[in-house]
Amino acid sequence: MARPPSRRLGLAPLAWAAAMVMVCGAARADAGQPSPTANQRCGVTAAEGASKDAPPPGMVWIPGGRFAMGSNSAYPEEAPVHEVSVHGFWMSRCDVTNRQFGEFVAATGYHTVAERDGAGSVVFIQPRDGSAGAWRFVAGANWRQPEGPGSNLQGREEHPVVHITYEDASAYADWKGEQLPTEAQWEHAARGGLQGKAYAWGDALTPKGKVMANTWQGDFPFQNTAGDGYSGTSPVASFPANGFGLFDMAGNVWQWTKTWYTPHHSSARQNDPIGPTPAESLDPRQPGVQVRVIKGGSHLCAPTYCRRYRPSARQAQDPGLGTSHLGFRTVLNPVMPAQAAVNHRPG
Ligand SMILES: [Ca+2]
Repeated sequence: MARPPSRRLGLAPLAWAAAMVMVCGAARADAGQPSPTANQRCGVTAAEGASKDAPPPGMVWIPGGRFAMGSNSAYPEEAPVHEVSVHGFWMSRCDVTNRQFGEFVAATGYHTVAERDGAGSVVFIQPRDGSAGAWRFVAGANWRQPEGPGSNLQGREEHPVVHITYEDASAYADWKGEQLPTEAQWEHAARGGLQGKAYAWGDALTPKGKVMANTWQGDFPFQNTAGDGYSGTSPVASFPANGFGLFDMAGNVWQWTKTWYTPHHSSARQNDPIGPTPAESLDPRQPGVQVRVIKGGSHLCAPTYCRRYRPSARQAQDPGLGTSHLGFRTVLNPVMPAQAAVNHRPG
């Protein structure tokens, strides 16, 4: 296993189309037992930042390695399985929370895309009585008001921030002196050192009955039994970490990657792939829109509807559009993925 670098290197100063946004959800603290806060679980407030040899606060070293990316037995866009290698990098243990994003906003005065010009964002609204339209563009919905005017973040400070566009996520990463992950980095990290497993923890969704992620239980979208303890987003690090110590790499909220989307992988062996060029980006369901890859699935993913809480799962997302189940996390690259884009046509 490669040793993590002793210090940060390579620091850069760092349509509404809701219908196109496909939807795809504990180990909650034992009653009566003091439990670590989300900050402690994520390493943000731990003392580990005191040494130059320690990881950046809140981050964990993801060792470089070679892995089989994609799946030939799931959704077509996950194929073909192909061999990929990545250098080691740091990755935040947890999704960026509302509290952390608030610190960024307080320091910079940043306004998210959804907040500008009185705009809004896409909100999942559970239909009642068989009515359609689970997704709606809600004026005034943004990270501060996740369900729109009248909603707020009270009690959700440690939930992942949502209604974040790619531009918003990039601005936060720049402020931190960090980056957004490539799809290959994200998938390698999500696999947690396992090879060819369906989930970030193995091949069973609920091993020995243990709930491993915040997904959807019930008949989506009409019935949400919240059998995992959460009907919506959950505080970060509420479910077990994967083999690399990363939380919420399945379910809870989707996460941005910097990789442009095409509805298939290249079959070529690749080293630190950055993916297609913007011009190659294509999603047949969103013609004319250059789209990026999001990973991880969300609390809206149900086994009966959208099994995208798997490392190989992927989805196209308009970079200018946030939703109520889309967030992000950051990485820190000792070696920047800079390989020239490869031709992603099947071959
Ligand atoms: Ca749930």
